[in-house]
Amino acid sequence: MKRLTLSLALLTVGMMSAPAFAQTIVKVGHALTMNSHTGAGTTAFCDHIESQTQGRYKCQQYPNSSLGGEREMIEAVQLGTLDVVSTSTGPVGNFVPEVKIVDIPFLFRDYDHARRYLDGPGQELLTKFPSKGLVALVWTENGFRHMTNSKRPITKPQDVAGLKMRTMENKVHMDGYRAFGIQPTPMAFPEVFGALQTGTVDGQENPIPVILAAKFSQVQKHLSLTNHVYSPSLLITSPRFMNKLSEADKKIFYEAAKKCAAAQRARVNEDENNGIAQLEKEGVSVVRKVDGQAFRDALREVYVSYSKEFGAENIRRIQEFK
Ligand code: EAX
Repeated sequence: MKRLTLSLALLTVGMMSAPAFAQTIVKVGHALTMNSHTGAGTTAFCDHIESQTQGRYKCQQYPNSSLGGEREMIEAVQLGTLDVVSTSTGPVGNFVPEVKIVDIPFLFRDYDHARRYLDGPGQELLTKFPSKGLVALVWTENGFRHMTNSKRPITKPQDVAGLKMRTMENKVHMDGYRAFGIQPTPMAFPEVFGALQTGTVDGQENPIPVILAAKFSQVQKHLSLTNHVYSPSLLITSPRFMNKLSEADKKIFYEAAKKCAAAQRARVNEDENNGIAQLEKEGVSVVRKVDGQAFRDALREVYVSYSKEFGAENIRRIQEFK
């Protein structure tokens, strides 16, 4: 009798937790911790989908690069072994070349410029994805990138001369950084902490939210607020995944993507406001006054080659967007 009661109880619990309908798992991968701007974004995305579909869709999140680097996660989305990736544009230009234009250093003036451009004319770039086996749901955000290193404070290009710095696997960045005088060393994000720790590279560059989330304060002495490039992010899935959704569910996924961008940008704002003081508390010495003009001037020649690749008019149109 006791056993019967127990199995009845288990049965009831089982019935309560198992949904009465088929539940589709949505696998979502990203590079950082759950407690980061990226985690805030994917969580807002997942919450919206789960609540609006009454649990017909359920997310499984794979944070902390547990499925590999961003390039590998994008490949997994193309292959269909991962459903959604939240990724910086770092490796995206290797899949969708047109996107590389937004990775040009000193292209955007400030957050307002970048966000309004991407939400406006920048929507056109999202149409380039489906022919590459990808669907870009929304522009999210990584933030303005700053340099950190273990050697010296950086205020001007002369200070970075010869520094070995990890960069993303992004040719537009690498060309620009070489013009600054840096020795760029491309590397997938999961390897960066170790490379900084062992001294394989002297430094790296990333936005404040990433520097915080990845705990680079443990392995870097100096942070310079160089703001040398805006780093957009994207929430990416595949045509294969989208085509399985009903029209109504597609709408829910696009709404969820908007929630993702809003939550992610809100967390970037928060990290920008509080993160620098936090990093100082963790022992990082911060250079706030950087000779931005000298860094811009160092790019004069490489801007000629950017203009050849992307069209001077197209670059100007972004820079002058009000
Ligand atoms: O998306 O690779 C990078 O430096 C990125 O900024 C990081 O993975 C966050």
